[in-house]
Amino acid sequence: MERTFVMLKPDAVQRGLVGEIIGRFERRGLKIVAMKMVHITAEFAHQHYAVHVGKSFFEGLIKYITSGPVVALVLEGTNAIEVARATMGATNPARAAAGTIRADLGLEMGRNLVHGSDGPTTAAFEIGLWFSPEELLCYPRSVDAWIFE
Ligand code: IDP
Ligand code: MG
Repeated sequence: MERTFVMLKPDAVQRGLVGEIIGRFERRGLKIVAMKMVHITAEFAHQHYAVHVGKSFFEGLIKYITSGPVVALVLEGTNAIEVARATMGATNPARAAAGTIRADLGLEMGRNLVHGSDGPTTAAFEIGLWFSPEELLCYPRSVDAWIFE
C-alpha cells in the first residue's frame, strides 16, 4: 500500500473548500492516515519547496503558501501518489482536465488549491518533513474490502 503527502493550500482554507477537497480524496477510496492544520513559516516553506529554489515563481510561491493556515494530510491506497495527482489535475488549472480539483475549483497556477507529492522519493521526504512517525496512524476501515481487491 502506497502513501502520499497532500496539502490543502491557504486559498483552499480561506475559500471554505477544505471539506470539498478532502471529500474528493475520501470518495476516491484513499485512506487518511494523518492530518493537521498548520500555519507554516517561510523557513519551513523553503524546506518543502527546496526543489524550486531559484525559479521565477519561487518567492511568490513562498508568500502564497505562508499567507495562512494549510491542511496537511497523508493519504494511503493503491497507487496513492499517482491517484492523488490525477484527482488534483495539472499544475495550471486552465489546462487541468474537467472533473479535477484544480479545474473545477481554480483558475490560476499561483492559486491552485492543492499540493501532492510527485513520486515515491518526494512522498517519503515530504511525509517525514511534515509528520512524526507517531502521527501516522495504522487502522483498518470496515469498507477496505470493498475498495481494495
Ligand atoms: P505541482 O504543484 O503540480 O507539483 P510544481 O511544478 O511542483 O507543480 O510547482 C509547485 C507550485 O508552484 C505549483 O503548484 C504552483 O502553485 C506554483 N507554480 C508553479 N509554476 C508556477 C508559475 O509559473 N507561476 C505561478 N506559480 C507557479
Ligand atoms: Mg510539485
